[in-house]
Amino acid sequence: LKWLSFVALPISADSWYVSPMTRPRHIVLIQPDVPGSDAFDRLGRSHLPPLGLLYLAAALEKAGHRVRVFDLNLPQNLDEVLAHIRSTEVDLVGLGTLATAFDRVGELAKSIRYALDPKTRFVAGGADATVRPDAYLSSGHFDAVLVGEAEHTIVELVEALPDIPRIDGIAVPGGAIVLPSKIEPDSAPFPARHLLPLKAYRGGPAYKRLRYSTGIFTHRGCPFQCAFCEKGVHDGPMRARSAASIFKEVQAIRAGSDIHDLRFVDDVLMANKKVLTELLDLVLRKNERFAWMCCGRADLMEPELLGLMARAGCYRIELGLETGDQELSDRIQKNITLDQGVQAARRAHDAGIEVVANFILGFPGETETQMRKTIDYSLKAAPDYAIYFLFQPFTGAMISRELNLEWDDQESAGRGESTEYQVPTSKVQALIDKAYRRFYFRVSYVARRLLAIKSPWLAIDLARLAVLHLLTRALPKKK
Ligand code: B12
Repeated sequence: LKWLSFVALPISADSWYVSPMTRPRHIVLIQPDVPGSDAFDRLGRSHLPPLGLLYLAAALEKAGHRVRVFDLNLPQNLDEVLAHIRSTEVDLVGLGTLATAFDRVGELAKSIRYALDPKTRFVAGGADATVRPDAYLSSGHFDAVLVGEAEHTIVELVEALPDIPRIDGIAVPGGAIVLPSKIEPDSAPFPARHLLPLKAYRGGPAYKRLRYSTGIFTHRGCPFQCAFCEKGVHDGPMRARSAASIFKEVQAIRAGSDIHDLRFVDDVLMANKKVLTELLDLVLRKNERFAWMCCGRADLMEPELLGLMARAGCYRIELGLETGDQELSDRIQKNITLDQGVQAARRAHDAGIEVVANFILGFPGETETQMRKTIDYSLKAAPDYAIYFLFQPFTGAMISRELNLEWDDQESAGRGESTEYQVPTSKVQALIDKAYRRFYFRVSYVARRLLAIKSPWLAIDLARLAVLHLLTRALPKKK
C-alpha cells in the first residue's frame, strides 16, 4: 500500500482508557449481508460472528459506552436496524465493508443515512474501506472511514463526537490517509461475543459440523507474501498473542455457552509455532481438549506438531494449495512445491485430521491448460473437501497493484475487462463447475466419505453437502 503509511508502534494495555469527561455514548455497529459467494454457497455458507465488529464493541464497552451489534447475515434485518436507529438516540453508526459486498453496502448506507438524525455520525471501516476509502467517502453517505485496525480510533472518535478528530486512522473526504498504530493484540479486550446471538452461528458442511461455532484470533498480520492476498488492515509484521491469553479466551468461550466448535481465523495458525505449541501444551496439560479447525500452510505441516494438534482436538485444517502449476505457484509467491502440498494433506490424514484444500483458477495470464493442471492436482492431493475459487483482484493485493488490476464493482466478480486475463471469466467459471463435478462425483470419493461417517452429525453434514451440490448444478446461481 504505497499510499498508506503507518507507524508500527504497538499500542499497549495502558492506552485503553476511559475518559471520565464524556457521557456514555450509544454506538450501533452493523455487519452487512454479503451476497452469495460461489465457493461458499456451493459448500454451505460458513457462518461466523464478525470478529472485527466484536473487537470494536469490546473496546467501546471497556471505555464505558453502550453498543448494539447487528449482523445482517443472520435473520436480523435492515428493518430491525432502522427501527432501532429511529427509536433510540444513537451517537455513532459504523458499517463494515467487504469488496464483494460493495453494492450492498452502498444500498444499506443510503437507507441508514436517510434514517439517521443529522447529529448522528456515520462511518465505514473494515477490509475494503481500508484499501480504498475514497470509494466509500465519495458516496457522500459517510462522515469518515476508519482505516486499519480500529479499536483505538473508534474510542477516540466517540470521545470527540460530534466532531470528527483529525487523527491517524480516520480518513475524511480530501484528507490524508494514514493507517493508525498497530494494536498490541494481548492488550485488546476479548471480542464482545455476548452482543450477538451466538446460537445463530452454525456453518456449512465443509466448514463446521452442525454445532454452534465461533472464531478466535491468535495473531494479527501474516509473515507470508502471497501476491493474490490482500494484506490491507493487517499489513506489517506479525504480532502474536500469548498462549495464556488465547487459552483464557478459549475457556471464557466454553464456560457457560453451548459453543463446542472453534475456528482459528488466523491466515496461518502455525505461523507462530512457539505460541501454538505453548497453547497446545496448556490445553493438553489442563485436559481441556475441544473441537477446532484452522488454516495451515503446506510447508509447516510437521508430523509431531500435527499429532499434538489432533490430540488437542483439531479435526480439520484448511490449506491454500492454490494451483497445480509450479511456475504459476512461484509467480504468485506461494513459496511451496506441489509435492509439499500432496505431502501436507497426507500428513494431516496420518494425524487423523481432515483437510479442506483451496484452489484458485483464473489468475492473470493463467492458461486453460494450467487450470486443468490445477484440477488434476486437486484430485492427486486427495483432500477431504476441495474448494475452487475464481481469482478476484482485491485492491490491496500485490498482484493487483503490479498489474494495475482495478476492482470492478459492476463486472464479473470484480474482474472487469482487464486484458491480463487469458481466459474469459465465463470459461473459468465453467472450468470451476467441471472441477467440482470431477472432485465430488467420484465413486471412490463418495465411498471414502461414507466410510468416514462416525456420527449421525457427519451423516447429516454429508447429506447436506450432496443436496447442495445437486442444487448448485441444477439451479442457476443465486444473485
Ligand atoms: C475469517 C475470514 C473469513 C471467514 C469468516 C468471515 C467472518 N464472518 O468473520 C470466511 C471463511 C467465511 C470468509 C469468507 C470470505 N472472505 Co474472508 N477473511 C477472513 C479473515 C482470515 C479474518 C477476518 C477476521 O476475523 N479478522 C480479525 C479482525 C480483528 O480483523 P478485521 O476483521 O480486519 O477487523 C478490524 C478492522 O478491519 C476494523 N473493522 C472491521 N470491521 C469494521 C467496521 C467498522 C464500522 C469499522 C469502523 C472498522 C472495522 O476494525 C477491526 C478491529 O481492528 C480475513 C483476513 C484477515 N486476516 O483479517 C479474510 C478477508 C476479510 N476475507 C476476504 C474475502 C475476499 C472473503 C470472501 C469474499 C472470499 C470469497 N471469494 O468468497 C468470503 C466472503 C464470504 C462471505 N459471505 O462472507 C478478504 C477481504 C478483501 C476485501 N477487500 O474485501 C480478506 C481480507 C482476506 C484477504 N486477505 O484477501 N472470510
